[in-house]
Amino acid sequence: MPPVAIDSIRAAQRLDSRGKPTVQVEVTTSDGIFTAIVPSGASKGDYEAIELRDADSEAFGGNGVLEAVQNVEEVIGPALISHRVDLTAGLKEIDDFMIQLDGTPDKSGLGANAILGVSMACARACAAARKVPLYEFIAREMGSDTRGYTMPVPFFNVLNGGVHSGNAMSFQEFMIAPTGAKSVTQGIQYAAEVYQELMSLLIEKFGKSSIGIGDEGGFAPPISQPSEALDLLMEAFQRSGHQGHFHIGIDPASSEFFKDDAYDLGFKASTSNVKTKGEMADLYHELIQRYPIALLEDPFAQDDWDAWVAFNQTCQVELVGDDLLATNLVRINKANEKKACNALLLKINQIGTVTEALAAANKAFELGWSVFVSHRSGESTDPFIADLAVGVGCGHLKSGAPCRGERVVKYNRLMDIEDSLIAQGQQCRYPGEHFRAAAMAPVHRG
Ligand code: 2PG
Ligand code: MG
Repeated sequence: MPPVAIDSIRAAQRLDSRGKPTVQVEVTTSDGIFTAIVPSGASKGDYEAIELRDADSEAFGGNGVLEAVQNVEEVIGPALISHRVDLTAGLKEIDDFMIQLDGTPDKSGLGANAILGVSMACARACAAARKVPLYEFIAREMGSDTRGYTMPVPFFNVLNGGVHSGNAMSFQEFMIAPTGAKSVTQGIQYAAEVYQELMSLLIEKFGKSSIGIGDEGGFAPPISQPSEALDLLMEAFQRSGHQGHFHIGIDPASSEFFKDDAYDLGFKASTSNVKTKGEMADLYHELIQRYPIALLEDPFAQDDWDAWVAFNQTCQVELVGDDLLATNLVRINKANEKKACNALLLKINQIGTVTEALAAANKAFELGWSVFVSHRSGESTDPFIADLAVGVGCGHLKSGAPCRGERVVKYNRLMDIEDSLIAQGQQCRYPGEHFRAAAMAPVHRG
């Protein structure tokens, strides 16, 4: 394979789905121009890599990213070009080079938003240099067998709360997963049908003003109790004819309402509703018993290790660490030693390079955990994570509701990948209710 060099790297300040600035990167090679746009979270964990914000209160309320853009154009770009990397050799050398250039453990030197934009755009340029689709390039970087693929079961966040919406609901995400579908395409259809039914149900119960949506495209009706949200979902499944086709995932994002060693479920309401860790655990157990819940993410706060460890001993469902792990090997190893959870939420911007995110996924698999690929609440129309989920072969992904361009672009990309794998006669498996075991399936893990 003839070597392919980077000809130029450009960056620009563009908007994300919340209307806040973010970094766009364009890498040019002899194969073309490869673009990436960096996402950004609202319920950020304390252990995430640092995104640079300009702190210039005159522009975008201090949220500008011009310094990160400048770091791409004036520091990272020229250094990478003069380092003369060969894109056919893969992404690791590029990402390692940027980590060294940054020189800090949390990427606060050049900014995780600057570094990740280059990493994502270079991943696309590397895939093109090797003449393979992005998901296949990622599978190869993972060291996986590329003779067949496991598609992800999509988890759609259809009821938004927490810091993603203006209602009084403390739990951030109520996700529906079409585990009873036969393919991604059918699963997306089922979810879109439930979503429309949920909208009609909300209009009937709360009036038209209740169908405004939150950051991730889910509705944010005037409810505050988790059981109210779950009852609405059960009714929407039934009314849309999809009873039995779905499991449910919940992300309370509880670091956001953890205070004084307890959890305030009333943190968005006029009165507080403080629960002890034990009461929170009881609440989760009760919900798991009453509803078809298959996944719980961040039920406890990022440093509330004792609560995680105790809950993991009796938890019957997938227990996913998001803020807890921050896609970071040090945190993953710590959680493994303590036996705090059994799944990794994979967010590339928490760690700041694609290569480190893939290493985190491989580590999780090695530990016998599952991996759940995730978007951020501040997104763009870049579908990168759809390819990431297929390439990692982790069996499930979350990208918000089946609504809003920056969310559906990922689901649409998954359907494109599924169509093209089928057209090529490649093995393409939809794991359904076995989404946790998908990553360990021999077809993909080789
Ligand atoms: C989460 C995410 C994505 P944010 O908590 O899992 O859904 O939210 O990007 O705001 O951290
Ligand atoms: Mg989360």
